[in-house]
Amino acid sequence: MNLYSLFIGKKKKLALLIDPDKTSLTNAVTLSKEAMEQQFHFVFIGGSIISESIDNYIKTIKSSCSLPIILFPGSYFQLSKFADGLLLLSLISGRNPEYLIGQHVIAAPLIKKYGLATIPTGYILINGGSVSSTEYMSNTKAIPALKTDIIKATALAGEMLGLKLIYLEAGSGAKNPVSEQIISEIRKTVSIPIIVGGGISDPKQLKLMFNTGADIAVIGTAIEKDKKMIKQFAKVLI
Ligand code: 1GP
Repeated sequence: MNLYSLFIGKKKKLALLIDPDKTSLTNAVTLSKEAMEQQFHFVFIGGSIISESIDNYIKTIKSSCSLPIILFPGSYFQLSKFADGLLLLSLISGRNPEYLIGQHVIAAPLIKKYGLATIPTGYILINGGSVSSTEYMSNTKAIPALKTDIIKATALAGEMLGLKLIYLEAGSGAKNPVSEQIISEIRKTVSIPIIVGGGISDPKQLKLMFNTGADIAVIGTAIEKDKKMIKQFAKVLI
């Protein structure tokens, strides 16, 4: 499978994000199965802190869900050979070398050994109304949401460096998701696919995000709170 081919194209795509430390395995199986039935495109697995090996977790999800399982790691200790691929995140909004290259160096030999497909992803953290786990754990600053010029220049630099996706992140459970204005500006700035995540809780808002230029949306918290939202979000794809 060419992993990147799943992320490109005109069709809008939805990813269910599961944090193994916040979601029991039983729930993860139910949610991922429902996401598959509702024609989501991916299951992302990751979190700020994961206190157990995720091998068994992923294997069990895969036994009842045929969607690609993509690692979305909070750190490069969160690897599993049972995943279908990995977003190799470079936190380009920050200035902490550990999340720009340090963790990658540590993880690279293991990623190669596992034969994991990777997509180099420019991860841009935008202030979502409060200090997010990502901001705190990565020891970086989120870009202020009104500084569109900085967000645009950051995304452009990421594309020029050869990154293949831009992930606009407001932080898990963000009060303010990434605005349509930012999405539309970034859409005009780069030609690579744009992923948006953090605080998406309303299908209407999701539709606007897609209409203004997001290609892929990632939803975790809203579905953790109420699994019926899977169906509501999926309706936006129709
Ligand atoms: C967080 O973008 C993801 O990294 C998803 O955020 O949990 O707020 O949906 P939510």
